[in-house]
Amino acid sequence: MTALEQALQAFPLRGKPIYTGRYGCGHINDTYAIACDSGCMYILQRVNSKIFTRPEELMENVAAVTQFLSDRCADPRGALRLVKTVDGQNSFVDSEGEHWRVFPFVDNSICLQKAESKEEFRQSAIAFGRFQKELAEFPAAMLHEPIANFHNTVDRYRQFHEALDADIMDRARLCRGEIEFYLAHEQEAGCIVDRLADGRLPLRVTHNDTKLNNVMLDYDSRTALCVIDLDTIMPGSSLYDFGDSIRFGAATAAEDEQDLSKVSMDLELYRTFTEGFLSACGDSLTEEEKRMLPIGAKMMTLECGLRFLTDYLKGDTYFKTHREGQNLDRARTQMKLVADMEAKMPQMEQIIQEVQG
Ligand code: ADP
Ligand code: GN1
Ligand code: MG
Repeated sequence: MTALEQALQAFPLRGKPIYTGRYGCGHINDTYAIACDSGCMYILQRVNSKIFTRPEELMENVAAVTQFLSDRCADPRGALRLVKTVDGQNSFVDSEGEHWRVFPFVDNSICLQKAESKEEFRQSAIAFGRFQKELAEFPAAMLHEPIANFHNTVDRYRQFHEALDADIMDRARLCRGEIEFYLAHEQEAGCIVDRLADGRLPLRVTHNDTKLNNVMLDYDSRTALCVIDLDTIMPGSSLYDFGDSIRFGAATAAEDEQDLSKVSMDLELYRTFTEGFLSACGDSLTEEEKRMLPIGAKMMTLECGLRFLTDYLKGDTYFKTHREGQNLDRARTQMKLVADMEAKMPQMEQIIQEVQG
C-alpha cells in the first residue's frame, strides 16, 4: 500500500474514496483532492517536512487555530476545519515519518490565482482583515513559531548572502543584474523589523501568507468564505498580511510571468484591497500601522523576490518549480513590482488617506 493509501485509511472519511488527484497551485505542500462515493470531498495534504521541520508543532498550531475559528463560526464553510485521524491525532504519520492531514473540501467554493474582478479582490481583503481581527483574541502564547524569522527581511538578506557566497550551482553569473537590484535595496531591510523590535509597530497574530489563492470564495456569489493555508500563523505584523496580498493580488500578471512588460501594480486593485481590509480591521490598527501599509506592500514584495532569487542560487530546493529558471522569473517579476511601487508610492500613500476619509 502506498503512503497515500495508508493515509486515506487513517482518517474517518464519509464513504469510500473513488477519486484522488493532485490539486491546487501551492508552492509548499503536496495537496490532493479526494472524492468519496458518498459525495463528500476532502483535501489531503502531505506536510512539507523539509520546510516545516517540526510538523507536530505545526499541526498543534493548525488544530488550535481551526478549532478557535470554527467555534466562533456557525457556517461550516466560514472557517477551515481539521479532520482528526481515527485515533484522534492531528495528522497521520507514515512509515517515512511524513505527516498527512485532512480538511473537509470547502463546498461550492473557488480559490483564484488572479482576481477576475475588483469585487473578488475586495472579498479577499475582507476575509484577511476579518481573520486578523478574530485572531486578536487568540492566546498568542500557545503558538509555536513554525519557521523562525519568517518575515525578518534582515535575516532573509543574511540567507541571500550565504547563498551568493557559496553559489553552489554556479548561477550567480546568470543573474548579476538581479543580484545588484536586491543588494541596492538592502539598507531598507530593517524598516519593519526595527519598528517591531522597538515597539513602534505592535506584534500581532498574523497569517503571514496572504496570497489570493489562500482564501476561498463562494463559487456563485464570489463572496468571502474562509482563509486557508494556516501553516505560517505566528506573531507578526499587520503590514505582512496587507503587504503580501498586494504583492500577489494587485499585480497585473502571474508571479512567474516572463514578459515583464505585463507586470505592474494596479492602483485600482490596491485601492479596492485597502478599502476591504480597513473596513474589516482598520479600527484595530494603530496610526503608524496604517501609515506604513504601502511600505508593507513594497517590503513584502522585495523580500519575496529576494527569497526566489536565493532559492534560484541554491538550486530550487524550497519553492516548487515546474520549469527551469522559474524562480529567477519570479525574482524578476517582484523586482518590476518593487520598482513600480516605488514610482507609485505617493499615490499609494494618498489612497490610504482617502480610504480613511
Ligand atoms: P500550500 O502551502 O502548498 O500553498 P495550501 O494549503 O494553500 O497549500 O493548499 C493548496 C491549494 O489547495 C489551495 O490554493 C486551494 O486551491 C486548495 N485547498 C486547500 N485547502 C482547501 C480546502 N479545505 N477546500 C478546497 N480547496 C482547498
Ligand atoms: C509560498 O504555500 P504558498 O504557495 O501559499 C510561501 C510564501 C511565499 C509564496 C510565494 C511557507 O506560499 O511565503 O510568499 O509561496 N510559503 C512558505 O508565492 O514559505
Ligand atoms: Mg497556499
